[in-house]
Amino acid sequence: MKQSILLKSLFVFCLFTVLVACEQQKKKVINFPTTDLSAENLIPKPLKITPTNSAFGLDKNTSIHTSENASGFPEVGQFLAEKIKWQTNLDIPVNTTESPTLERIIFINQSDSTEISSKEGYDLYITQDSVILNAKTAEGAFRGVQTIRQIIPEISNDTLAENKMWLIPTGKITDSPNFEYRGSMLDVARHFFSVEDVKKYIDILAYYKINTLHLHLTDDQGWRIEIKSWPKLTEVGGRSEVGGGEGGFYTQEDYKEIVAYAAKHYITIVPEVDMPGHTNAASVAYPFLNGNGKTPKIYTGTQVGFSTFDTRKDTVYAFIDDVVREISAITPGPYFHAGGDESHVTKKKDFIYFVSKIDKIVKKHGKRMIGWDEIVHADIDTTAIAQFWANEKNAKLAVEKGLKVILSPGKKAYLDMKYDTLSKHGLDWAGLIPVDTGYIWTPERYVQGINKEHILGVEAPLWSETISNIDELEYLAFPRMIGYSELSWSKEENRDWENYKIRLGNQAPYLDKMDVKYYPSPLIEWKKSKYTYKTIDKD
Ligand code: TNX
Repeated sequence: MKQSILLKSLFVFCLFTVLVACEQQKKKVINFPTTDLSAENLIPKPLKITPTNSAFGLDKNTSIHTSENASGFPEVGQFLAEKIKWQTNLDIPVNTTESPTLERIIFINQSDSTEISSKEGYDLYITQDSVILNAKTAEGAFRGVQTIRQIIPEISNDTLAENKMWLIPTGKITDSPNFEYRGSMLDVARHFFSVEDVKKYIDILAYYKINTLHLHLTDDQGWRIEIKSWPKLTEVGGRSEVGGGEGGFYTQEDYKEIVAYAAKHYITIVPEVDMPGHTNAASVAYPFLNGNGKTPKIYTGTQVGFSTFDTRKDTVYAFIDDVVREISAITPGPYFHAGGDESHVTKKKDFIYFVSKIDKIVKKHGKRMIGWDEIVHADIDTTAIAQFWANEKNAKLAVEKGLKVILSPGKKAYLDMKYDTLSKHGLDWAGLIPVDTGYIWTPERYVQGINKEHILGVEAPLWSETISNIDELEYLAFPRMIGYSELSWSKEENRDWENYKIRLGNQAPYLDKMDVKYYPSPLIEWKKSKYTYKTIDKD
C-alpha cells in the first residue's frame, strides 16, 4: 500500500515536472518581447514597413526553402545560408528534405504578384513561424535577402550558436528601388587594386543594395585591362601608377572573375576606357595613337588634360574597335563607358567627331554608351547616357537632347574628396564632403530642370590619386558610400539625416566584422562592436 502511494506520488511529481518543462518550453516560443520592425537599422530604408510587434526565432531548427524551379532562387537561398553562418555561426540547411526537427522556415518564393512593382522589388512577411520573401526575380530576392541579413540582431561569432536564438521582429516590408542605377566607381588606373580588393568592395556594396560597379580601367598613369590584340597596352602601359609604384593589370580571366563575382551579387560591372583624353598610358604602349609623332613618357603625376588620341586617324578607330569588341565580349552588362572627360588638348570639333564615332562603335558591339557629361556636345544617340560630374549646363543639354543622366556631382558624391581638413587622404577641388554633406541633398532636385524621369540613377566615384591600398580605399568610401545607397534606393520621403545617422552608427558591428577601415566620423555615434575582427586603427 505504502509502496503504491510512493509510486503514485512519484508519478504525480514526474507529470508535474514534465508539465512545467512543457510550459517553459511553450513560453520560450510564445513569450517573445515586443519588437518594432520599423525601428530596425535598415540601410537603405525600405519603402514601407508595417510592424506586428512579435518575433521570429532564428535558431538551429530553422531551415531555408526556395522556389526550386525559378532560376537563381536556390542560389540566393544558399547565399543567405552562408551569410547567416558568417553572422551567427548557425548552420541552416537549404531546400533540405530530411529534417524532422525543423520548426521554422524562411521561404524565398518566386511570385508574380502585382504588389511587387519592379524586378528588384520584394516583399517580406515575417511571422512567429515563418519568414516569407516574395520576389518576381532572383535579383529582387537577392535584395530582399540583404534586408533579412540586416534585421538579424547582432553580429557575433558565437561558438554557442547551437543553443541560441536570434529574435527577428515580425511584420511586413514592401520594398523597391527609387532609381534603377545605383552605383559606385573605382579608379583602378591611378593606383591599381587587386581582384581580391574589388571583391571585398563588392561584398559591402551588395549588403547595401548597390547594383552597379563602374571600373575606371584606363588613364594617363596606367592601362589595367588585357587586350589580346594589343598586348603592349598592359605589358608596357600597365606597369606604372601614380607615385611611381609598379601598377598592375587584370588579365581577361581576372576581369571575368570580377564580373562573375559581381553577377553573383547582382551587381553589373561597367567597364570604362577613358578617351580621347586621359590616354597617355595607351600612347606610351602604342605611340601612333597620339598623332603628335612623339613617344610620350610614362606619367606618374596627378595632372589631367594633357593627353589625347589622334581623332583623325583610321588606325586609331581600328584600335578602339578592337578594344571595345574584346571588353564587350566579356562584359555581360548593357553598358560601355567611353570616358570623354577633360580632353583639354583635343580641339572641340575633333572631340565632337571622335565621340560621335565612338558612340557608333560601342553600339556596334551591342552596348549602350555612357560618357562623362562633356560627351553631350557630340552627335550621339539618345540611348547614350551622360554622367553629370561638374557642368550643369552639360547635364541640362543632355536632358534636352533626350539622354538619361547619371548623377555624380563632385560637390556631393565624390568619394575622393576629403571629409574635413584633417582627412588622411583625398583631394578637395570640389570641396570638403563630411558625412552629412554627402547625404543631405536631393538627387531628384539637384539640377534645376532635371527631374526624376530624366535620372537613371546615382553613382559615387572613388578616384584613386591619393589612395593606394584597400585600407585607404575603405577610409574614403566608408561610411559615405552607405549614404549614397540610401539616396539612390530610398524614396525622398523616407530619407532623413537625423534618422539615418542613428542607423549608420549601428552599422559599426557589420563594418568591424568585415574588417572595413572606415573613417569613424565624429558626426556619428558609432555603436560599440562586441566583435572586432582585427585591431582597428581609427585615428
Ligand atoms: C576629375 S571626374 C576627373 C578625374 C580625377 C578627379 C579627381 C572626372 C570625369 N575627371 O580625372 O581623378 O577629378 O577628383
